[in-house]
Amino acid sequence: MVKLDKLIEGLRSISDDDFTCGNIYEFLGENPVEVDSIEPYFFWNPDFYTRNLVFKDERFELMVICWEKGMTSRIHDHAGQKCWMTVPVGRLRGQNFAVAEMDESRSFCRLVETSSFELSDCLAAKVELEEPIHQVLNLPEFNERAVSIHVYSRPFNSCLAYCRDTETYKTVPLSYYSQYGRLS
Ligand code: CSS
Ligand code: FE2
Repeated sequence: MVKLDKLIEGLRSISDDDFTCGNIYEFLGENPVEVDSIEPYFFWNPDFYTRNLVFKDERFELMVICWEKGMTSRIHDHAGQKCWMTVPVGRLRGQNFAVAEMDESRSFCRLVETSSFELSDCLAAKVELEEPIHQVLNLPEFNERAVSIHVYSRPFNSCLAYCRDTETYKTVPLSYYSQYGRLS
C-alpha cells in the first residue's frame, strides 16, 4: 500500500513516452492507495458526486471523487483524453455505451449498452479510447458510500453528456468541488 503523495510522485516520474494506457493501468494496479492518505480529499454533497482535485500539471490531473449511496454520473465521455480509475472505498459499477446512430447537425445520438465492469478494493480500470462513452454508478444495492481516484491525461474541463430519454448530447463544463483539500 502507498500513500497518495507517493502515488503522485511515482506518476510524475514516468516519462512522456511511457505514460501510456497500459503502463499507467499497471502502475495503479501495483500501487493500491492507503485510504488514510486520501481522507483529506473527502467532501460529500447530497445532490451530486464531488470532484476533488489533488494534483494537476500540463500532462495529467488526479482527483478523488466521492459518491454518496445511490449516486450516478451522467452518461459522458472524456473529451478524447486518456483516463484511469481505481476504487479504494466502497464499490462502483461502470457501464459502457456504443453509438448506434448519430447526427451531429441536430445533436442526436442513440446509444446502446455494451460491457460493464465493477470496481472495488483498489482494482484499476481504464476508459477505452475506442469506446469512450460510459456511466459510473454507486448502485443503491451496494448500500455504502464510495470513493474513487481518477487520473486524466491530459486534464480536461468539459466533456459531452448524453441523455437517453431525448437521445441528445451536449457539452457540459466540469468543475472541482474542492482543490488541494479546500472547498472551491
Ligand atoms: N469522468 C467523470 C467521473 S465518472 S468516470 C468526472 O470526471 O466527473
Ligand atoms: Fe468518466
